[in-house]
Amino acid sequence: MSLTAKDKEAVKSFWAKASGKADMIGSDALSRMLVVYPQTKTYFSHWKDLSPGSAPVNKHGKTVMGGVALAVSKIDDIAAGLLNLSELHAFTLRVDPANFKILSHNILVVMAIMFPDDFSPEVHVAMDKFLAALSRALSEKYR
Ligand code: HNI
Repeated sequence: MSLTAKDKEAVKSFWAKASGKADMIGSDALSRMLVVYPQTKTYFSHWKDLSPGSAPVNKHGKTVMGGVALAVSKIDDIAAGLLNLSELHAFTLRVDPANFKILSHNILVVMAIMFPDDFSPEVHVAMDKFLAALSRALSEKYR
């Protein structure tokens, strides 16, 4: 299920608006992931505070959304654009790729809540496909 030219346009125009609140999206999506899928907390056990909206959660939410911004800018070849991040998650962090789907879902939930007017069915499908492509790209180095 690759992104069509129309999907890519929908992602770019939605991101042009949403990126202004990227820090909030990242913090809220990460907070929700850690609460609703507590098994994801194992990767962040070195943080002092994993509660919603804590300083490390906010900081890492911002970092993750930097990765999303990078993927938007490399939308025509996300796998190549995210090669370094894929290596980091596979070899160094050893994050189970199943977790990419979980975080993607939480990002979608937060975008839908924060941008109810812009999050049309077309944007929803396009963002879902984009985040799936991002997750695939991050999983690239696991094979
Ligand atoms: Ni992820 C670090 C991007 C999903 C666990 N992650 C990063 C960094 C970026 C990033 C950027 C910082 C890299 C660096 O230091 O050079 N991560 C992304 C993106 C997604 C994602 C774009 C998917 C949308 N990461 C996940 C998931 C988990 C995860 C689903 C685990 C549940 N990531 C980590 C951990 C670190 C990390 C752990 C290191 C954080 C730290 O504080 O040590």
